[in-house]
Amino acid sequence: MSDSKVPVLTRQLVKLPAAPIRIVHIGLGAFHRSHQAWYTQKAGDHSKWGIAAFTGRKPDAAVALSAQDGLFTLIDRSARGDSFEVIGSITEALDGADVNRLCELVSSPETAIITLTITEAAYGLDSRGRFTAETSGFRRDLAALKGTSGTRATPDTPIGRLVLALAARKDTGAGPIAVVSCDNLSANGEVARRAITGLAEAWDAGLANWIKTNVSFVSTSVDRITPRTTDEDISEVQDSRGYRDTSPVVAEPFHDWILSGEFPKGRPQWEDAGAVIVDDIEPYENRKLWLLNGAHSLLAYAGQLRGHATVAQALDDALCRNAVESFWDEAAKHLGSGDLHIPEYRKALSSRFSNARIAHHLSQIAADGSTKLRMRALPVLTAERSQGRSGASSALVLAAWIDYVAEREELQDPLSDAIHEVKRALGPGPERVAALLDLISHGLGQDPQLVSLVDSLTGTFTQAAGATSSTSLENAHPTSGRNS
Ligand code: CS2
Repeated sequence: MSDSKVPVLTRQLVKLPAAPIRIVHIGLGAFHRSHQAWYTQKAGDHSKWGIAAFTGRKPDAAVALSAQDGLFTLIDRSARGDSFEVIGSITEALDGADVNRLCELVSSPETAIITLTITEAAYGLDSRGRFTAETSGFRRDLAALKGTSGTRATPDTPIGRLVLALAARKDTGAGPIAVVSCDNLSANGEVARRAITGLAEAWDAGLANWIKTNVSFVSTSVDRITPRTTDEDISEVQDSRGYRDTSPVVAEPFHDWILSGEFPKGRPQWEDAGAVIVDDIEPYENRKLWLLNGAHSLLAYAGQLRGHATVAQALDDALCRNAVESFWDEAAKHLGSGDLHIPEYRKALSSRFSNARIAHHLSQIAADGSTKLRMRALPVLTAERSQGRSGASSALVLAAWIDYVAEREELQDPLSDAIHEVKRALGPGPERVAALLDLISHGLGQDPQLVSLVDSLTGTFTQAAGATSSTSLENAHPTSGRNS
């Protein structure tokens, strides 16, 4: 069939009605669609819970989804094959710059929940892990909020826009609401609270007080590996489904969502799709952030240094694989025992990472390393050192990042300017290592023992012979680095 004859995916085509908007999402990207949108569709009461999803930076995803009534195909990609499902929970897809519509929706009494996937870097954490309104984005937003920004009348960052929308909710008296962070940060509810109340306080103390009493910040641990959609995926949907979908999303079959906190105006029955509500989220968060995301970051830097492009390829390289296993050994010592089923979790991770049908690009994971490593590797290193051990396997994750940033001209990182500055000012060696460690976490570079350990581990992945497959196991012990 010629392309012009293929029908476009619409609600009329697949007879899927739109649910009334009760959830506002900020950060419309592939992960939101494979995770929260999918869970909402699977909830038994899904017909009552529609999502209005706003993009973060660019309008593109909203334009593409609007042309198909918010619908998209989820390609569930297992090692054995693909299955397809149309997801209809996004009722409206909107450009994040449409701040008027955001204010209108957030101030509606019908709206009960605001979910966020705005990236780790968007919460304005500094190297002490505290919120700072001192970044240029927040400074500009504050000027816009205070009406002192000349031609720019509205905030630009997701947090700035949300603060403005919460002010609108306060003004309309629409009552309490839940903000649910779905970004990979430990205590993400608390981090969201600090960022949102922090910016509100700098603007209007009355609003900050209203937020403190009316907004519930829910913490969550989210999980579903979601690689970028390719042109082949788009063609595959057309060939096997007979309709045109410009925006399918690919995901692994595995999915997990753990939530902790109050929903003062209710929520969908996400448990129907396997979501779990807990009182204490920290152990689950740590398990996911350290074992999955920590290994991801390690593979992103080590793997690219070794010439690999995807997670599955990097894991098939014995040097990378052994580094991951050693890091997991270290992390596991601080994850308690029993309930968390760590051996089974590790086994499942190995097979999820090895799903070669999911082309999960390391370059996608490598972004924003300074913020990500603070949550993914540093807590394990700190826990190891507090028990009198060196923490060599988690130190190797930091060393791999240092080697990676050293060889890249272009970096996507909230601290890219500072990283480039360090690279210009200091040549390879302990001083540069100390300065880069300080960017990950304030004071880290002041520990001479740690600096010397990390320095000795740089070069582990750049100096080893070319990439090898797991059939030729070699010793990947962390001490195989530059100065050993
Ligand atoms: C990845 C995550 O890009 C990254 O930093 O580690 O997006 C990861 O794929 C998800 O957290 C999986 O749930």
